[in-house]
Amino acid sequence: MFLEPEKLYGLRGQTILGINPPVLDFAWFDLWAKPLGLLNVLGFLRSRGNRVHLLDCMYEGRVKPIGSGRWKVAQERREKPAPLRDIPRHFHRFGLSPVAVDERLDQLPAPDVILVTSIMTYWYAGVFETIAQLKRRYPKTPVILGGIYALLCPEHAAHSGADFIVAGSGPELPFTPLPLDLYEEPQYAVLSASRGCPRRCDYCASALIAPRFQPKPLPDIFADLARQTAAGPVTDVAFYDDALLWGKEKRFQPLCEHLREKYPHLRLHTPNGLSVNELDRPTAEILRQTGFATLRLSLEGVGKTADAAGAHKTSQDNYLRAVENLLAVGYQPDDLETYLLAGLPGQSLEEVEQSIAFVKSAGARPKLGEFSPIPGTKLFQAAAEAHPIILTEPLWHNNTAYAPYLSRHFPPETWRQLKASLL
Ligand code: B12
Repeated sequence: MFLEPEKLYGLRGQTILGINPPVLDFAWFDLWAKPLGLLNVLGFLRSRGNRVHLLDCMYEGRVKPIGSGRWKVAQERREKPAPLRDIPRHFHRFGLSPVAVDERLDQLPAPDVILVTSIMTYWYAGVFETIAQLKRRYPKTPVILGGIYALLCPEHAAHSGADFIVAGSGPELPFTPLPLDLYEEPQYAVLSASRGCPRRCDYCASALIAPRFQPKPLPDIFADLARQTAAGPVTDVAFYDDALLWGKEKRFQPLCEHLREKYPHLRLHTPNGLSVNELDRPTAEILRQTGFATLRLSLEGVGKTADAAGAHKTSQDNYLRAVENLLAVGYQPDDLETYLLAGLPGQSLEEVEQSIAFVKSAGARPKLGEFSPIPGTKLFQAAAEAHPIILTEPLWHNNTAYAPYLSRHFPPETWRQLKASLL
């Protein structure tokens, strides 16, 4: 059932189909979301002499461009899964419909091995549905499940219907550029200049996914960029790093020089949040000159609960200075969305309100994330003591579901008011 990644990585001469399943959720938005982990594995397997194909059910389900290379995807209303049935919001399947998945599979050669990826733990329903569909169609072909859900919830994933599960972070794969050419007309590239994170925040699972913080060698990043941008009409690049600015003089600055010289036309984005401590004036200028268009900033909050959960990653002064520097070089408040967490264990309403007011007064835009427990993290253990259902039902890890409807950290009306106060 559980497969050592070495076995998979040893494959040669096979026809391999990689699948990024549709997402079943209340909402889904393309914030430059690509299945990076799966693409890494496919790129590696192709370099070892396998024929690889990709069915990305999110990309293939694209219906309308929404700017910066991103797409709105098809969606169909779905019954809510039983545990979430009392949540007063609609539920959808995003991406290709089951019929459309079959039609796409008709166009691909029959695979020897199928690799299914998984991203958010609470998206497992789309993974299970897709595996069932694949098993009906290719009953004898081994289906291997990997990715973040499989890694964080291996026992649950054992019921996915997959023949094998790769549940560890696995050995470091030798460098291969991301095979963006597996997409028909990719308009954005995704880059990670490092794996893992040097910080250990109480709510975050990054260290479980990649135990060590490992910057990638600059020549590898340059080669990755060259290959990805040659794969199609790429106009935008999103960085997935947890700590893009770490050691910025040695790494980020040379990377930006390279970007300015070779790719002055690209728009760059940091959807995963930048460390505000590193945003001094010269760095703000570099970001602006290099073409970083949308920046997300990592703050989490200004009170003591958010500060402790975020491993005391910054201070109010540092945040104010960072925003001041970014505004001074020409960024607009709308370019500077700042991540805040609401509903952390023990966090008061005042603390959340103060955080929102603080970000606004600094001249940036607050972006509120409802706290949700992620398996293996410190805060998951605390949450599981109060709500043991999260140990067996990953649907409750959904940030839309957990704090508003399971822990009921604030009453629903308060959540609505908080959201309204962001504007
Ligand atoms: C980039 C990122 C995002 C992007 C988009 C990601 C996407 N593709 O959809 C954005 C910024 C939009 C995002 C948003 C959010 N994210 Co996020 N995100 C990440 C981040 C930083 C990287 C994810 C990634 O692609 N990693 C790359 C990995 C998978 O690649 P890799 O290591 O090379 O992968 C290995 C294995 O996984 C394996 N593999 C992968 N697939 C397969 C398949 C097979 C068959 C095999 C064998 C192997 C395999 O291959 C690799 C080689 O070893 C992670 C943290 C992290 N450091 O990973 C959080 C993370 C996934 N996000 C998380 C969270 C909480 C969120 C938000 C809920 C935050 C919020 N409150 O708003 C939102 C939800 C968004 C939504 N509803 O769509 C959590 C997970 C939550 C959960 N319950 O699962 C994580 C783990 C961070 C954390 N806080 O702990 N996120």
